[in-house]
Amino acid sequence: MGTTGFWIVLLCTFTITSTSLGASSNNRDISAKYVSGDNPDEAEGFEFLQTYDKRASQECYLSVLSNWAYATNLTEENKQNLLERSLVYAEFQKEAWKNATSFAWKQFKNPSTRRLFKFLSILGTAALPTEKLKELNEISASMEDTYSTSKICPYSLQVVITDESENLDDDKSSSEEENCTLSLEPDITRILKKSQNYDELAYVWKAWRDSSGKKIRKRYERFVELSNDAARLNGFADMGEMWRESYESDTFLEDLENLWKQLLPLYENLHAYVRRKLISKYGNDKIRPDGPIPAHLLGNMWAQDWAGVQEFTEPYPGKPSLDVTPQMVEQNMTALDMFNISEEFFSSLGLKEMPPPFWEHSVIEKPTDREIVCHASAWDFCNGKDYRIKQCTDITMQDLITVHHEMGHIEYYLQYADQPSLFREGANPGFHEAVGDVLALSVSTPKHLKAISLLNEIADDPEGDINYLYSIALDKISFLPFGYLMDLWRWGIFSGNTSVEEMNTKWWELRLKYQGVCPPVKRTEEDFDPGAKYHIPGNTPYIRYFVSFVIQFQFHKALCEAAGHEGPLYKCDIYQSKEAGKLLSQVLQLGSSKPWTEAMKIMTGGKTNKMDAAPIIEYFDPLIQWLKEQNKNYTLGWTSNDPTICP
Ligand code: KAW
Ligand code: ZN
Repeated sequence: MGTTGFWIVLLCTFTITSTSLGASSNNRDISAKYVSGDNPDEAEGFEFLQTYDKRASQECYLSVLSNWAYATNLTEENKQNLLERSLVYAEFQKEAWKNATSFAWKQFKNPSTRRLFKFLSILGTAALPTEKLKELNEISASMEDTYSTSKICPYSLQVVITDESENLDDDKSSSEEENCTLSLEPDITRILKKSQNYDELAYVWKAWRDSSGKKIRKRYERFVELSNDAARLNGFADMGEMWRESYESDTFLEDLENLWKQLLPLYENLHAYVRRKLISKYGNDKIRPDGPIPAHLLGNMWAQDWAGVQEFTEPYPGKPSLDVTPQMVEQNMTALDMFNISEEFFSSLGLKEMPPPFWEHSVIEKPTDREIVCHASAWDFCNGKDYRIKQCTDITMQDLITVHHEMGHIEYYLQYADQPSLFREGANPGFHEAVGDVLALSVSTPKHLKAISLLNEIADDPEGDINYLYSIALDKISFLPFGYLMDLWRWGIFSGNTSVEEMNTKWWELRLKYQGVCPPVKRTEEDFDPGAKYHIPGNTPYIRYFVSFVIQFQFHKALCEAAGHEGPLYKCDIYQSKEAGKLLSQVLQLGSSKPWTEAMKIMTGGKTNKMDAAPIIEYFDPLIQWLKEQNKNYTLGWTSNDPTICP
C-alpha cells in the first residue's frame, strides 16, 4: 500500500479523495481519459513535477499514517481522523491534477516525463464531488470495519442451543453472547483447516457468511454506484475498466481467458483426484462422482486453496509430512522468528534488509486489547524510511509463506525507493504480488526446509517428488480459478452486465463454472457471499493474484537459470544466489517507470514480454502426468442443475 495518484487509488483502500471539480474554471473536459491542456513548455512541466514530488510524498505520508492508525486500532476516533485526512488528501490531488492537466504533455519529448504526466492526469475517486466522495469513503471504512470485527458462535454452543431450544430461559442469550467470540483469524481459519466434521464445517461456513457478507450487501450496492460515478468522471465506462487500466494492455481480457484455457486441464485433474478422496472420506451421499465439490470441505473458508486436505489426500502416504507446522510449534517458533527467517532469505540473495523502523513499528501478532484489520498487508509510508507489515501471524507453515509474501512487497518498496513517487509502484499489480511468492517457491523445497532445520528427513525419490508437487499444487493450482473469478464477478457488477438483483446467484454461477464447487446450504439473494471475502469489502482488485500465480513461475524459471540451476524447475532453490538477486533487483528497481512488458523482457533475458503459462505447466509436469494416470477411468469436470445448492 502506498499513495500517489491513480495507481495508488487502485491499491489502497482508503487513500481515496476529493471535492467538486465542476468548479474548475478552465474548459478541460473532466470526463475524458488522460486529460491534457495547451501549455507546451516542457521545462516548466519538468519543474512542476519536481515540486509535485516533494509535496506528494509529504501528503502521502500523512494519509498513510491515518490509514495505519485506523487499520491497527478500529476506533470511531481513528475512523473520523482517517475520513478527514482523506478529504484533505483529495484536495491536494485535485490541485495537482488541475496543474498537471494544463500542460500539453502528450507532445513532450522525454518519455519519462510523458509517463509521469500520464499517471497524474488520472485523478481517481478524488474526481467525485465532496459529498459523494465523503459517502464513498464512509462506506469503504464501514464495510472494512464490519468484515474485520465480525465474530461467530462456536458449533458446540449451536448443538446445545438446538438440543435445548424448547426449555431455554433468559440466561441463554447472555451466555450465548459471551461465547460468540470466534474471529476469522485465527479461530475460524483453524476450524476450516482442521475439522473433518461435515456438519460443523457447514455450520461455520454459513455462520461466517451471515455475520460478514450478508451485513454488507446494501452498502456494497451503493458503493458500486459511487465507484462508477468516479470512474466515469475519469473517462472510463465503469470502475472495472478503470481497474484494468493498470495493466496497460488492449488484449488483457483475451490474454486472461487464454491463460485460463491452458491451465484448465491441470485444475480439472487436481479437482477430479481430490473429489475422489473426499468421496472416500465423506461418502457418496454427500458428493457425486461427476458433481461439484462442497465448498466447505476443502480446508479453506473460500475453497481458494486446498492445503487443508493434504494430510488425508496425499498421493503416497507414510512419507515425511511436508507441512512443517508441527516442527515450527515444537521449536516454540515465534512470529518474530518467522520474519527473521524470511529476511535472511532476502539478504542471502544480496537484496535489502528490512530497515530499523520496520522492526520498530510493524504489527506482527494479533493484539488482544483492541480490534484491528487482521488481513495481512505491507505498507509504504512514502518517506523512504518507514515501511511496515501488519499481520496476525499464526505459527503455521502457511503463515510462514504469507510472511515471505508480505516481505516481498516491502522489498519492492525498498528497491524502487529512488524512483519519483509516481513510479513507486509495481510494474503492474501482479508483479507486486509475485515477489515474495517467488522466494517462497524456493523456501518450500524439502531440501531448503531441511537446511533451515524445519524438516528432519526428506524423501528424495520419485514418490516423494510427487508428494511435494502435490502439496504445492494444493496451494497454487487450486487457487487459479478463484483468482480469476473474483474480478470476473466484480467487473460484471461494475459494468452492469450483472444486475444487483442477481449478484449472489451470479457469484455461485461463476464458482460452479470455474472452481467446480457448490454451497452446502441454499444461497439466495438475501445473502452476499462475495462480501465474505476480504477484498470485496476491502475494495482491493483481485485479478493481480491470478496474474501473479502465472508470472511467479516465469520469474522462478528465469531466476533459477540465472542461479545456474540444472534439473527440474520444482527442485530449484535460489538461496544465496547473488546472480538471481541481481536480476530480480534490476526488475524491481524499475518500479512502474516502464510498461510491465519491458520489465518482463528484462526478467526473462529477452525471451518474452508477455504473461506465459508454459513455466507453471513445466513446473507441475510430473504431477500432471501422474494425475492423468490416476484419473484415466474417471470423469473430469462437473455438472449441476443449480449452482446455489450442492446437488
Ligand atoms: C495468496 C497470495 C500469495 C500466497 C498465497 C495466497 N493465498 C491467497 C492469496 C491471495 C490473497 C488472499 O489472501 O486472498 N492474498 C492476500 O490478500 C495477501 C495480502 C496482500 O499482501 O496482498 C495485501 C492485500 C491488501 C491490499 C490493499 C489493502 C489491504 C490489503 N496487499 C498489500 O499489502 C499490497 C502491498 C503493496 C502493493 C500492493 C498490495
Ligand atoms: Zn500481497
